[in-house]
Parts: sequence; C-alpha cells; structure tokens
Amino acid sequence: MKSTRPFNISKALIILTVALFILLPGNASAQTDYQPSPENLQARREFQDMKFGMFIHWGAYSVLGDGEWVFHNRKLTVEEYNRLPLFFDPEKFDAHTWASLAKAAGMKYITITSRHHDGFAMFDSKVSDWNIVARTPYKKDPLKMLADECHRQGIKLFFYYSQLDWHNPDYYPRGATNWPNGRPDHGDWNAYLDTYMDGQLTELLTNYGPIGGIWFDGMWDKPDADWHLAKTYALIHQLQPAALIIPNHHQTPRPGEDVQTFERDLPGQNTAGFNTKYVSARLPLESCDTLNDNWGFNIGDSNYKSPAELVRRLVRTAGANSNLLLNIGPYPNGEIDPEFVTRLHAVGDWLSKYGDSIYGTRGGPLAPANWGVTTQKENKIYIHVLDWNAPLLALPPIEGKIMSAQLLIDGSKIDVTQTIDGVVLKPPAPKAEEVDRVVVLTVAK
Ligand code: H79
Repeated sequence: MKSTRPFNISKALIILTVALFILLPGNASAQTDYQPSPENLQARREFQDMKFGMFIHWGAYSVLGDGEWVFHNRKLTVEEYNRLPLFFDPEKFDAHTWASLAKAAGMKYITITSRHHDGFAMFDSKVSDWNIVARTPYKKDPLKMLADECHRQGIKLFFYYSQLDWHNPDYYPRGATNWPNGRPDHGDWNAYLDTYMDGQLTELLTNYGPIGGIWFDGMWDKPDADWHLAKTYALIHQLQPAALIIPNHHQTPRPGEDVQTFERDLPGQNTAGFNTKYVSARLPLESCDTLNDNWGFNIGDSNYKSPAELVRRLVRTAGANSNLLLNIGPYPNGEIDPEFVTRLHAVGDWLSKYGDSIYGTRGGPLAPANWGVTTQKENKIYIHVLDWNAPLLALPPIEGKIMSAQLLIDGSKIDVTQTIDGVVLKPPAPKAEEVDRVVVLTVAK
C-alpha cells in the first residue's frame, strides 16, 4: 500500500515528460510562451553590437536587370519565367570578393536572398528542383561558397527567405500580389508550409554550418492566412538555438521572433507607408535600405546615395538604437557594380576612424534630433553632430558627471558646461569634408 503513492507520482511524471517531448517540437502554440535560449540572447546582443550589415538581393531575376519584382511587374507566366535560369550563369561570382567587400565596408554581417518571391532557391535544395544547382548552367551552390567564406572571415551570414511564392502551385489560395500566371486554381497550403518551406529551412539550417538567422519576407501578401509560424519558429530554434528570426512583416513582433526589422525606415518612422510605428523596447532593432533605389539589380537605376549620405544614415540608425542593413544588387554574372564598391569602401574608411562611436554601442541618452544623435558604450557617450552650424550646441540634461569632452577624431578637448538645465558644448566649426563631428563625453558612473 505504501508504495502506491510514489509509484503513481513517478508514473505521472514519465507520462508528462513523454507528452512534453511529443508536443513541444511541432506544437502550434509552442512559441507563444517562447523563452529565448541563453545562446539566442547572447546572439541578440552580438547582433546589436555588429550595427552594420550587407543586404544582398541576387537571383535569377538579376538576369533581366529590372529588379527582383520583374516576374510580377511584367506579368510573366510561370512557363516564361522558367526560361530565366537557363541562361543564369554567374561565372564571375567569387565568395571571397563579396565577403571581403563587406569587411572593407565595415559590415559585420551579410543577409542574402536564399530565395525571393519568385521562389527560386539560390541553394542546393532537395525539396524542389526549382533551384540554381538543378536549373542553371552554373550548377553550383553559391550560398555554400559564401557560407564557407563568411565562416573563414568571421562574418555572420543570415538567409533572407520569402514566405510569399509566385511560382509554387501549392501557394494557394494566392495573395494580394497574385496575377494569372498559369498556376492551377487549387493547391495544398499545408504542404507548401510544412513540406516545402520547412523542408528548405531545414536544409538552410543544416547544410551551411552555424548561421546568424532567417530573415522572413512576404507574409504581408496573405495577412490573414495561418502561416504555421509557431511550428516554423520552433523548428528554427530547435535546429539552431542561436539563429535569430527576423520577420519583415511590418507588424508588432510576435512570440518566437528575435529582432524587429523596419524596411526603408528608421524604427518608429513610417515614411514608407507600410511600417508599424510600434517599436519594441525588448528586441534588437534593424532597419534595411538600398544603396540606390532598388533591391535586385536594376540597370536603369543610377541614383546612388553618396558616401556622406550613407554614413549619416548609419549614424542616425545607430542613434535610434538600431542596426543598418544596407542593400546591394549584384550583376547576374556575380560581379558587384563598381559604383557600389567605391561607396562601400568610403563608408569603411569612415568607420575605420569613427567605428568606436558605432560598433558595440546602443542608442544614447538623448532622443534623436535634427542637430544629430547620441550613442553610448560603457562610460562613453558619443555626441554625433550632424547638422549644426552655430558656435554653441545646447543639449538637454545628461545623467552622470561629465569628466571630459573630446573630439573623437584627434582627442582634442572641447569646451563643455554641465548644469541641471543641460549641457552646452562648443564643437569646432564643421569642415567641408566632415559628415559627422563626433564628441566623446566620458561620464563618471
Ligand atoms: O526584398 C525586398 C522587396 O522585394 C520586398 N522587401 C524588400 C526587402 C518588398 N516587396 N514589397 N515591398 C517590399 C513593399 C511592400 C509593399 C506592400 Fe503591399 C504594401 C505590402 C503590403 C502593402 C503591395 C500591396 C504588396 C501587398 C499589397
């Protein structure tokens, strides 16, 4: 009789444990009470420290030199679009050159399209033959080469993955961007998500070593659909706990997501018209933008941002406590437009001098303003004076006693007055070639 109670408890425990193991991985609500793993939290901090990444839009669409939406914009049929990979042969692609360019630009990570909305996998996928190895004369897997090179050079690699698919018939019912392109009016949505998408994500998280994370895009095409997010997110975190999930759905972050990203806007701004104004106080932030006006290679786009504009964008993004993911669209042959290369080198040159005020920082104590922004790291506050021509700069109060104020570039002392009403600085007059006067305040903590 005495043994009955303990026996029942341990039996119940076993049943509970088994049930948990069965339920956890695929359970639809598994990520609703998502507790990020210690590796994941560490990866989030490292992500914030990196501050600057290279976005790469590259795919079969690059061949037409008309952006990554060309399939949709020209209302091509699937049959027509299927011809594109037949002459996509990026023989000049060199992973070392790409990773080295990111490095020279001061970028710490790369986020590359593993597949865009055309569904064309830029990697060796066994889930479908709609991929670069099976369908192109190139026959190789550039993502594998890039992953290996990034690991060699210490660059984190993230995979952009489009949830929206203009090619697979199982992407059905179709969404807002649908046009009659020859697909049948039926399809298996569950198979699309569970077999096709989760199958490819498993490949990406298994065959390329440790990756930084998955950058999702396109969910906005079917905002009301059940995307099986909890299942997919659980799968990713199970395969690589440190991999960050970065969804570009333009909405308030959901459980299981690790970074809030903003397209063509600083966090909280909505000049693009489709971003949320909600900014997570908990998650790392990222803002992506283009170096010219396009994501994928567009031969008619020469509207390149100047090095000064790019640096200021990076500084304003860091001042908003966010990373900048800056995009380039390489040529279909695998080369990168020299106009991109020279500008990225210029940003890298700036970062080699001013990097202390960017890398490893968080948004500073003062709200971003027209005159500039602040960043901070340990007992340093970096005052980025971007647009101020008067001799004195009066700032709101800053907590902690300011021990010194120096120009970052040469360490020269700057006059500073601190009262309960605020801080007054006397920065030097702007030099013609200077895009950001950085004053370092050392604060007693
Ligand atoms: O990959 C790049 C673009 O191809 C992709 N995201 C970047 C990173 C992108 N596609 N579209 N957009 C960005 C803009 C989004 C437009 C939208 Fe809409 C407006 C989404 C929801 C409203 C157009 C109208 C598409 C769906 C409805």
